[in-house]
Amino acid sequence: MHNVYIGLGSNLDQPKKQLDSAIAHLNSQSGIHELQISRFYQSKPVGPQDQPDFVNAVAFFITELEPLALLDVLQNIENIHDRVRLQHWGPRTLDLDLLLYDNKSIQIPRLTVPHPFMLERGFVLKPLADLAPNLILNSKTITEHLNKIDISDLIPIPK
Ligand code: ROI
Repeated sequence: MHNVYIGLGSNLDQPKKQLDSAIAHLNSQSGIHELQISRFYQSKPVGPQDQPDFVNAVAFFITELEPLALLDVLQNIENIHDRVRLQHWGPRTLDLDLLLYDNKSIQIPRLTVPHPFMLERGFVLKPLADLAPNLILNSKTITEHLNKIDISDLIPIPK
């Protein structure tokens, strides 16, 4: 079994409902077990600002799926949510990013793990710290990484 963290994000078509629905889909996958979900956060868009605020969360689960099989599952759930990419770094109905897969480092065309921007992004680190404050990445805990960045635009919202 493998330990996995993924990031969830949406800023279109009732973002909180998109996350709820994504979580229901994750829960119903036979290869995904012991799902835990962080708090939900409203966050200002990173990248182009002329788009709605996001709702973000992080999920932890264990899985027997290998990374690319898991990526297929995640992309299938994105597609069910009418994921459209109109613009690079633009608005989206649902984003499921594979953040961490055990302590593996993966660099292939379809997939980079750990997620390349995760340590810079409050909308990833804050919900990740809800689930795994003492997890170590690059010799520092998630809490230490979090303490280095500005998270003043993150608002916890009721699930
Ligand atoms: N900004 C926020 N706040 N949350 C996201 O999930 C998110 N996802 C993205 C970009 C467009 C980079 N900005 C984001 O892909």
